Amino acid sequence: QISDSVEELDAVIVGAGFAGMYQLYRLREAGFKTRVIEAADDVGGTWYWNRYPGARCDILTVDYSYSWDPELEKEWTWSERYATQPEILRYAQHVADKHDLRRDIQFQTRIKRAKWDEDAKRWNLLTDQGQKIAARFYIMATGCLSMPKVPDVPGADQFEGASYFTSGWPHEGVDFSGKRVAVIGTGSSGIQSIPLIAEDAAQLTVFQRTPNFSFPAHNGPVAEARLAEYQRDVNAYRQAARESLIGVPADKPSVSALEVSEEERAAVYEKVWETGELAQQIKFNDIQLNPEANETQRQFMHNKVRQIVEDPKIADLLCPTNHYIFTKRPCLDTNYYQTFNKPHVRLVDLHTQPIVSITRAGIDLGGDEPEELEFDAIVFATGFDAMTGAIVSVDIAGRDGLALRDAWSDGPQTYLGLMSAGFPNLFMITGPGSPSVLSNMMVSIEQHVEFITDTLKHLRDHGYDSIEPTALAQDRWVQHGNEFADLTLLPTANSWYMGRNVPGKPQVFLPYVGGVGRYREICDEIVDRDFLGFTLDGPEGRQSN
Ligand code: NA7
Repeated sequence: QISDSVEELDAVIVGAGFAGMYQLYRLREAGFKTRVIEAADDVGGTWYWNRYPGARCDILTVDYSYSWDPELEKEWTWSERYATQPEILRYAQHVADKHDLRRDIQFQTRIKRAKWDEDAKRWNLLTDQGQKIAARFYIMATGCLSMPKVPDVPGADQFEGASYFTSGWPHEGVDFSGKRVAVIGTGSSGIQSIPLIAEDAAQLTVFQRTPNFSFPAHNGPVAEARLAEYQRDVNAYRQAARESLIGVPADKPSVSALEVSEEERAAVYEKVWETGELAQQIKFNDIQLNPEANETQRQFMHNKVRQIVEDPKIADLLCPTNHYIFTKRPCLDTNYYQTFNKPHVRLVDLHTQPIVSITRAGIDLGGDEPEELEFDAIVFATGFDAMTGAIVSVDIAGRDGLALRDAWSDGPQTYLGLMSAGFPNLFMITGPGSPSVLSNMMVSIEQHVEFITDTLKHLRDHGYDSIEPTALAQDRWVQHGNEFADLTLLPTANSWYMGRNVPGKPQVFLPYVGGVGRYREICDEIVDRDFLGFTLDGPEGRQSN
């Protein structure tokens, strides 16, 4: 039932993950009347939903943590290099308790519709509870990998056994013991969960469309040397992350893979393989630019897989040959390749045996060797409608009723990945066109939250009531992002970075490839130059440059 009354707020934030929580903290501190709307019944976002076995961070958790609360930095200790989902969720809950965030979070609620009112300069929002809210600012902290992909496998709804999605795992867990289990998908979620599902299941069949590059995590206690470096000067450590390429302190590579001898190259690749850190894997400056350079590390990875996997045919299938290394999101694993040496684990290559249909009893395969397989459970680790899915899922109408979905029908149009022309006062945290998924999300989240908070304060202090990018600035930013991506090998892969995992989705490169340090400098310069590329409007005047 739709309510008659309208609640007035300064800002509404959607999502109580790490982005929404920090944004709430900052806006509240700055005196804005703010509410977070969250679909789940607690905080945590990604770490609330993705409870599948083996779910972990694959950036060292020392790096993947908030830097804005000095007390928290001192009082919280991670138990492992890569914390598990329950530990990261406990961290989010601890922050919510410590800063009493939940009093301004409305759980189990979704925004259904958002409509800009040009006369009142406000967003009129309608929740799925029938509640009406008018807010000057509408901030989407909805995450980049939060809208699960609808299974694009025929017959998915016919299966009479148990179906699970890694992206919405039952809170009570799942007992696979004695069960015949299918896992579809070999991205990060598949690669993390497969070894653990294999430990319990009677039989495990993995359906692979594209093999991925995966490095061993070598998980364990937090590395002493790294911890010492962090503790020696926390501020310097955090600053180095902010100025880096991907939001983790790392040396910038300056040498070409083709400039050094084969032995030197092999030694470098071996050393980084042993680090167990995704953020340290790129040691040559042309790996993501030059196919020949890339091939050297790709071959190294293939050799590693062939050393681990006993059956050479299975090893071949697990070696990615259709995309360059680092053009799809690489993975970090614990015993992934080793799992395929177990007699009860089978790998199905969907290129030679495509799925004809999911049936009531299992999965029918076609191709050269048709088969009818029976399962007790199917696990969908099939990924997300990344970066844009959660944003366009809300019915958003901007100036003159322009629907965001229509404005983005050929791909997202944003300035800095923060705002979109025609949608005043609508902000996105880690939106498409910002480094987001190519970075340590914590660093990107904090930078966006601080940018948005400072912008809102600027508007308030200078008597403006709306801000919006100019069409010109937005066009140039989109063009710059595409041109920058085209300098690299990244757009060549069938990746979710390119929207290629979702049938019918426009194929454009979604994140900004320039790195978090460079991106931050651009944002800072834009603010210094009086919000270059933005129009600020209010009763006392209008500024556009
Ligand atoms: P990903 O990385 O998008 O992986 C999804 C996997 O599912 C990937 O191997 C896909 O193959 C596969 N997939 C998707 N649809 C199908 C169909 N229809 N048939 C067969 N296989 C399919 O999602 P994750 O959840 O694993 O990881 C998301 C991010 O979370 C990750 O990158 C980290 O940032 C954390 P494809 O490669 O598209 O051929």
